[in-house]
Order: sequence, then C-alpha cells, then structure tokens
Amino acid sequence: MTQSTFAQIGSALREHQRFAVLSHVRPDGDALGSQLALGLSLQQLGKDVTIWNEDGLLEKYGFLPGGERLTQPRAPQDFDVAIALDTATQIRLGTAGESVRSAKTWINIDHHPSNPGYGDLVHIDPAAPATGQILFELIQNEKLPIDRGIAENLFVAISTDTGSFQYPNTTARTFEIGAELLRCGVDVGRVSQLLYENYPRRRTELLRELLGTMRFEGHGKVASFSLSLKVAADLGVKPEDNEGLIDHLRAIHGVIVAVFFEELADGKVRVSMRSKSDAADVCAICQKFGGGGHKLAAGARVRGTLAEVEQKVLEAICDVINCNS
Ligand SMILES: [Mn+2]
Repeated sequence: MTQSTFAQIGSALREHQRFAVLSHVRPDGDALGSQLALGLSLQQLGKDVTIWNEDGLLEKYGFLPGGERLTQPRAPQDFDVAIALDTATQIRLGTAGESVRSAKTWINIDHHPSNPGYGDLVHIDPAAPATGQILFELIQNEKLPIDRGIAENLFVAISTDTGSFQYPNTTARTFEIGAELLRCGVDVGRVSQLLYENYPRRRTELLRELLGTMRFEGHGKVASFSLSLKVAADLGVKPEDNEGLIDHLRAIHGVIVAVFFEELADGKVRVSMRSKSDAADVCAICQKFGGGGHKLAAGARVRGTLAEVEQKVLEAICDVINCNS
C-alpha cells in the first residue's frame, strides 16, 4: 500500500467535479461527522456533492450542520470521485458503495489499522484517534473551506471517537485541534449536551436490561453483558441506542476487557470489545473471529447462539489475558 500525501488528495479534490462521500454501515459519530465535514467543505469549493450512508442520518445526530444532505443511497449514479471515510473494508460501505457507478478515482481516508488500503488515493493513519482528526489536517494543509458548521461536524467526529477526549489515543494534537475548532465557533457545552445528555429514555431502559445480564470472568478482568433479539424487540431498541453502553463495563475497577454481545436476526452475534490495556489487543482477538478494528476497540460478527458465542469469545479473551494468573 502506498500512502498518498494530503497534497495529492487535495489536488484530486480540486480537479474533479462530482463527488460521492461515503462511510460505513451502522455509522457512529466519527463516520457521520466526517462525511458531513468533508461534504460541506467540498460543496463550498463549488463541487457537486452526494453524501450517502446505508443507514442515513441517525436520529441522535439530527442536529449536525448540513445533516439534511446525508441520505440513504438512491439509484446508482456516476461520479468522478468516491471517497470512503472511516471504513476499514470496502464491503462495510454497504449499499452506499454499491450505488456508486464508474467513479474514476476512489479515495480512502481512515484510521483503522486493519484497513488494507483499497482505492487509488489512500491515507491511513492508525495513530489518529478519529478520521475527523485526519480530515482537519487535510483541510488545514490544503486550505480547504472550513466554517462553524464544518468545525462542529469535525468536533463531533473527534469527541465521539475519543470518548470525549479521554481514551488513550487522545494526543496533544487532538486538544490543539479541539481548540482550533472552538475558535471556528463550536459551542462545546451545547454540542456536548446534544451528544451526551440527550438520549431517549429507551436507551437507559436498555441499559437496565443489559446490567441484568452482566457477568464477570477471569477474576474480574473481563466483564460482559448481552442483548437478545427478544429484549431488543420488546424495548424497540434502535441500533444507535447501543453506542457507548459498553463504557459502563469498562468503567469498573479491575476490568481490562469489556464485551457486548448482541444477538442478530441472521443467526450471528455481534461482538463489541473494548480494552483498557495495550497488553490486551482486542483487535487481534476479534480477527480470530473474522472481525477487526483497533487495538483497544474492536468487533466481530460470529455465527452461533448467544450462549455459544459468549462461551467461545470469553474463552479466547481469557487465553490472551491469562485470566487465571
Ligand atoms: Mn473512527
């Protein structure tokens, strides 16, 4: 994989006219904020910009500036350039990727270490805590348009992927960028309240159910909870309700690895893992089950019942962190 410089990507953005800005299915704040930030910046450059995500704009992120421009993919269209943001494998673009026809150039900007580097212009920085941080550097280096709305989208991208500037991937540069975004007019109190103090009651009812299934393995180093299809249906859970709930397990003293098991309708279980220690590389564990992600935050989809997958995965984690020592 050859990395492209910001200058090469910047030229491609200036040279072409029709852009599709895409990100992964089941998007998070980094995916949606990154799509909108780059999409709005290109629009201000006078480009024709289509912003597609298979799941559309999640209700929770309805406040993002320009949010009405982010839609589910419509009929397949021709573009000069397709840009995949925060998406570790092309298949994770889902129907949004399938709806892009004949793009002459694919640009891949991401921070997942497992990204194989698909596309013509590739910029992958696994040290960046968020794709939004890479986009800020691109915008600054290439003197692309930025205003309060673009800054707010970047702030949301970075804040959500760093756990509000708390996870170990947060660097001095992340805070410098945060300061720059505030100077662009981001109201940190307002945005943080919209992000973190604005959940539907349903999400806390879901948390109550999850805590009822909480279990510990390996002398308290591994904590997990699980969500069955039945409970999800009874509560009317939406996919975005899950985001961040795993942090309640990670917050417990002595816990090194937190795991969230979610039963899916296709006979698989979605497994999300978080680690508090470099010594417990959850990306490596998830890769054993066909998944991937980051060292401290990863996931996989594993075939089997909830009970079967829980047992297999918890055993694999205990093997790695020597639970019995
Ligand atoms: Mn991300």
